[in-house]
Amino acid sequence: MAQTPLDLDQVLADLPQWRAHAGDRTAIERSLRFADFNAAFGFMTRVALLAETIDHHPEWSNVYNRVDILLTTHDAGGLTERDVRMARFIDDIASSQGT
Ligand code: H2B
Repeated sequence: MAQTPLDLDQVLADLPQWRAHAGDRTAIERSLRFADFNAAFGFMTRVALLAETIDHHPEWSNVYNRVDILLTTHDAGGLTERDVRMARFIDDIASSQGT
């Protein structure tokens, strides 16, 4: 379901650990580093479960203990409340894992 796009700068103002995507899409990014692969994959599993629940999926990659995440709403062609919700969830889990 399409949603009203949000302003990139306003979204970033509330999410200090995220940065603007440098490419041609309106998106936010965060890179995380964990203790090891097990911690990184555990984090990804938790995020994946929420992603399915709210039908909103990150674009991400993982190499050993590193996870690079990009959030945007494809259906809206920009950022929406779903991205903000996902970013906050990611921040909460990451801080509880000590990153
Ligand atoms: N994830 C993201 N990040 N953006 C979307 O627009 C999106 C999604 N749309 N997950 C959902 C799935 C849509 O394709 C399905 C059909 O509901």
